[in-house]
Amino acid sequence: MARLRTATRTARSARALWISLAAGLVGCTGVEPVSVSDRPSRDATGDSASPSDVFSSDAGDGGASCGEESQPCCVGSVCSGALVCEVTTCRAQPTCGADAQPCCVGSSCRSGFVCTAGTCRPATACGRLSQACCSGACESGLRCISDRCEACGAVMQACCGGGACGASLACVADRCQPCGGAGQPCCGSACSAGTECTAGVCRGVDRDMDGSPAGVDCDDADPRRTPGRRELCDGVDNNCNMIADDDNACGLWVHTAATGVWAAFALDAMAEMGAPSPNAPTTEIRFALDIESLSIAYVFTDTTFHVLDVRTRRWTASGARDTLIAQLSGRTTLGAYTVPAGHAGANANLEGGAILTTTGVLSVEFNISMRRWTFSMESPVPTDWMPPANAPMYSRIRAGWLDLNNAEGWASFSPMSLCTTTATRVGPYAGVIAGSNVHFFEAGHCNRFGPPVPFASFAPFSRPGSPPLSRLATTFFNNGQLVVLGTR
Ligand SMILES: [Ca+2]
Ligand SMILES: [Ca+2]
Ligand SMILES: [Ca+2]
Repeated sequence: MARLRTATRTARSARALWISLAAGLVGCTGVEPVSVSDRPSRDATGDSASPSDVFSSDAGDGGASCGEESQPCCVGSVCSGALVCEVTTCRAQPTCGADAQPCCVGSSCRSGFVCTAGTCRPATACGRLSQACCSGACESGLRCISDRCEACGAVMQACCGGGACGASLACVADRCQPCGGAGQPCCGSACSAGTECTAGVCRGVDRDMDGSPAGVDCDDADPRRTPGRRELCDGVDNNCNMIADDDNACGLWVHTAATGVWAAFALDAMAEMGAPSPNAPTTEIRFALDIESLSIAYVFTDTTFHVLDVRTRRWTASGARDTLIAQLSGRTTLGAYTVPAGHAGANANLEGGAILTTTGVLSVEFNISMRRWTFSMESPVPTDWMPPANAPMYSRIRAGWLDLNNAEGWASFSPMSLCTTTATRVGPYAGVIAGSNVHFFEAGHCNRFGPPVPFASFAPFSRPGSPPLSRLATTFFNNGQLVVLGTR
């Protein structure tokens, strides 16, 4: 009996550990843990009792009905000594059930040991964080993953048993992820205010029906504004980057002399509609020659020409620059201006143009009825501009236009004051943009410049909606409208 009591004490001690551990396990299979109320109490000697002492239903008369060889296992699948609870019966098992031995039938081990991956291990060496699993089970808050007990249930951790996660988390692809916010998984079927669960994802209600839900859309009350949308020249921040008309959305500005109002447009209206015109310029614009009577303009890059219908702002034709005016070959251009057909008694079928190049001024004519350009003569770079008073430096000229009648108030002084002749009439006038100044030029009688005016101070560039100097590529004046074409 002494031997049995010693062995029972050992089993009792290990069993207490197992009971303590097993009470907290999740998904444990096999033996049922003993509840606290089932725990054996110590006897009067302080020694622990044998299973039959404690759990026998008739312990009072000294009989032993559980825990011994071939007897039913006591409560908690406990057997005496080295016996193993094989399903429900205590058996001597010399080749299984002890530490490091294979598990016995029914994944059973001796008391104080637990079957871990087919091998009996001390119960205290499994089930806790980073320990091996106890027969596939772990303490509460842990999950058995590849036979290791890992933390689970917190954000981005594996989901716990049954797909359980902490508050405001949802188990998605076996990971606990934040849920309920816009663009997040639904918490079950619940979503935060202003969003709704659609196909498992919380999506904001798309009030403006632009495909971008509230919470994602920067302005869910305006379908013109959506993240990722193409920026248009419309005064609105279309792509939701907080800047209206950035990314060179505008590239063509028209100032109407009669109203003093600017309007801005895309350089290629077709591109805004997703179908860029094959005739629109795609490289930097250098100069333009407009044909007043046809409401068109020939717009030139370093290598190409493009025909713009000024009224519709559509690009109608294009080609190689030097096939249009062969004398442009090898030239670097600064700007240009045109003289309307019939001006001062000239041929009504011929529009005159002057192209300012770094090596000379090319005079050209446009035959309106034949729609053809011809070269007429070349003049040297006008050295006499340097330095009559107020003249721009020729090499710094970047744009110009002619047709001014000053009714728009381009000049703040009387153009008559430029000429010392007794002429009762002066003009036309030209505008020349050189560097950051605008120079007003009397081009009909005395060919003199007015005082240069900083670009941003010169009407109409001082008016609201004007393009900034940094975007100005070239200009022309056509039928009462000053047109500015923008840089790329
Ligand atoms: Ca929307
Ligand atoms: Ca919107
Ligand atoms: Ca815009």
